[in-house]
Amino acid sequence: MTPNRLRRRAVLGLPAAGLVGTTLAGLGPSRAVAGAPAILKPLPAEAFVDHGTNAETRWESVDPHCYLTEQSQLFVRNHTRTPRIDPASYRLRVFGDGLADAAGVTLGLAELKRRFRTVEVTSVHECTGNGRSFFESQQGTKASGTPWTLGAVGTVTWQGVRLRDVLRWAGLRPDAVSVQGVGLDDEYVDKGENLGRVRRPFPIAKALDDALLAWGANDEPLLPDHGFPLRLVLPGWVGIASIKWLGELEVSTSQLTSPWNTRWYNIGGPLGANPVRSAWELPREASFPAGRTVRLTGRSWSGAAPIARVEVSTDGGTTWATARLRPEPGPRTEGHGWTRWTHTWHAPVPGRHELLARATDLHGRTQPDVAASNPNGYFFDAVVRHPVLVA
Ligand SMILES: Nc1nc2c(c(=O)[nH]1)N[C@H]1C(S)=C(S)[C@@H](COP(=O)(O)O)O[C@H]1N2
Ligand SMILES: [Mo]
Repeated sequence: MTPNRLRRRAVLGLPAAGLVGTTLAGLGPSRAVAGAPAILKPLPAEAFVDHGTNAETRWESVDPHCYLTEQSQLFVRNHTRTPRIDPASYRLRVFGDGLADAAGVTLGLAELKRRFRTVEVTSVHECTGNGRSFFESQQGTKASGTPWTLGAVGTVTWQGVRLRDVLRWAGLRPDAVSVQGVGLDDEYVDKGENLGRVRRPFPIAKALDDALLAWGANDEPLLPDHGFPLRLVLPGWVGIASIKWLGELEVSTSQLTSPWNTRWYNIGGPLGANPVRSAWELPREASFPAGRTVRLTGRSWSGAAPIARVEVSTDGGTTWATARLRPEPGPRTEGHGWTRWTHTWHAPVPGRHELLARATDLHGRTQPDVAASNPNGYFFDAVVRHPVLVA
């Protein structure tokens, strides 16, 4: 590194006096912010829990026969609201002292598609606050943030180009260490403080590994809510890493930071890969007729590796059985998604029961009985106790 190199920084996040007009305070669960809805796609009540600017998928609405999550079913996590972006005038700016020419380059969508090889990557797409409500309901320690149950997750096959191909073409320097994506959505105001545009840096190693600039999800153009026309996808990583409506990429020879890797999404260091989690494809308090055998279904996933094993209990954790993992369709793409599983519950007796599922991934990471608590409620990876009624 050159000690005297000129540090270029994006002029972002500087609070503009008097512009802090639209805080979310007092709007409660309303999706209307200054007239415009925060989420544009329909959120039918049978498929989504509406959390205001965020919405989670109901597990009971997940079709056991469908492996991928259609965008119409995918959870949405918006810091402000979904912007409408004209694809014709859209440009991505790539710049920073990590490029041979720090002024960088700009690319339109058509040029991006023409210039670089299209790849497909299947990945678990998940908000790292997924499961947050269980810190309070299961462990008695309330965490601040959207009270997700387990529906802030999906599995998507993304179409796009490798970030590494774009960075190399843009003149990546060998001493670049950090890349930061910046969204084109409104600046984020938290309790009166303007934090600027949603942005988060990540190490160059992830950029050179499997990071993607994606314009498609499951062979369809991205929906506006999911980042149209272009988003970052950092497979397996905390959802915040996958910046939607990507307007800028800064490449730097020094560590970049933003509130989204220091103040948030940080537990003793910036968070990377998501942990292991499992969900039953059932509503809470689902009911079953007594004495009849039921075929239960669910899914498990990990940000780091495919799932190796799932154990289930139908008696609150007293006895355990091995769930039958479905042989998922062979990988048509790179990456990995979740694993579906089934368990046959023989003639349950009347009463209240708790269903538990505990997965282990191929790296040997598993789900603990208690998740490590942290103020913002990230990484709830403990085995969730799912109450059901047999009558
Ligand atoms: N520009 C921008 N990118 C963003 C966000 C955002 O609010 N603005 N939210 C992040 C978070 S916290 C998550 S979990 C994912 C959610 O992606 P989705 O809404 O497409 O499911 O997007 C990430 N990227
Ligand atoms: Mo998130």
